[in-house]
Amino acid sequence: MLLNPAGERVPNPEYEPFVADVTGDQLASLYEDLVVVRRLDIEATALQRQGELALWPPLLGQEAAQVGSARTLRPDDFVFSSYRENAVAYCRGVELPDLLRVWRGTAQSGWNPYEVGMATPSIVIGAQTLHAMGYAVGCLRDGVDSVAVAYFGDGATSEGDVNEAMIFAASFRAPVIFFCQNNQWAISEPVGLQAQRPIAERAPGFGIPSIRVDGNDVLAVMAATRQALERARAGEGPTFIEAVTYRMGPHTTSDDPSRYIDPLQREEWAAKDPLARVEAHLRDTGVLTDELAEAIAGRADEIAARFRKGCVDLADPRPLDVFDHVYAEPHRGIARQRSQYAAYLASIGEAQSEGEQR
Ligand SMILES: Cc1ncc(C[n+]2csc(CCOP(=O)(O)OP(=O)(O)O)c2C)c(N)n1
Repeated sequence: MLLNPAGERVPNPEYEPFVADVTGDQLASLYEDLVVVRRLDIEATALQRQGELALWPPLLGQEAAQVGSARTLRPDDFVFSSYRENAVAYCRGVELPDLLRVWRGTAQSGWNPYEVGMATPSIVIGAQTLHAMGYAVGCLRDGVDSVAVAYFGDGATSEGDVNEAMIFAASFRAPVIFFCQNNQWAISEPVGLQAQRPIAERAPGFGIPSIRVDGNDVLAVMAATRQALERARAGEGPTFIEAVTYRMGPHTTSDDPSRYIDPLQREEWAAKDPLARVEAHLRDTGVLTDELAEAIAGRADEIAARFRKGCVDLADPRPLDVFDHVYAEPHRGIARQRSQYAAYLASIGEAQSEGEQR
């Protein structure tokens, strides 16, 4: 920990050097990111409640874990995430409407991974860790010092894929960071049910050094990620980071956490809010004035308004679009399915409008 819940700097000789260069203004800029991503998350949740999105997986409470790690990456590093890393995607430069395409059901993938250095999210729990490991081995073969970062939850560590990815990563000394956001819940399963010991303790058994960090402390997350990046770039292989945080909202907008979460536990974690401690620190050190706080809130509102407009302006797909981009090259099986579906549409009188659109 570098910043405690009251916003005080805590001495930490091991991690201090990794963030010694972060000035008050830079911390204020990180704070702005935290405010903006929370604002976007709340806006997306509202959009879902208003019927504009089919589903949304909120990240409320996990802002520091995502922003602190993502802001330390280079553009040529590559992120492989699950569905909840919308703040990471924002930091990678994903366009606002692209964050919503899949959740509005207008596209099967939101963005071009190569433009932002981030693969489209994996809904299949843990699968992305194998993709990250493979990419990292590719970096070794190419002789570049880029790093692959796999984001996943505590529940994902029970998946075979994650364990397989760690074995391969250790064997190849692959430049990959396994970034586990332990938000205490895998939908309604508490972390203690599947992890009798802290999750970070598993990685050394695979030959992977691990760090357990306060995931609600943006500076500590940054320090831990920088340490892992340094190791990876120096050819020392993978690192496992367990960012201990808390999911303050539902698993997705379809979930009702009041059925399984004790409100007292949520309250306990609310006192460790990742935004509040940075705010308190910046106030104490005189960096955050009322004026600056107001300007940041104004910018967050303005970005949220663009986010909302981008959402409702997304064009509806055409029925036959579902066959596009399945394969990079023409594919006979897909072409056959496409013509069969076109014939079906024609049989119910939709062919003409489909033809006109094409
Ligand atoms: C392979 C697979 N099994 C099951 C599911 C259903 N599922 C969706 S989310 C989830 C829990 C994931 O929990 P965790 O890894 O802790 O991530 P979090 O959602 O808390 O960020 C499960 C089991 C799935 N999507 N993929």
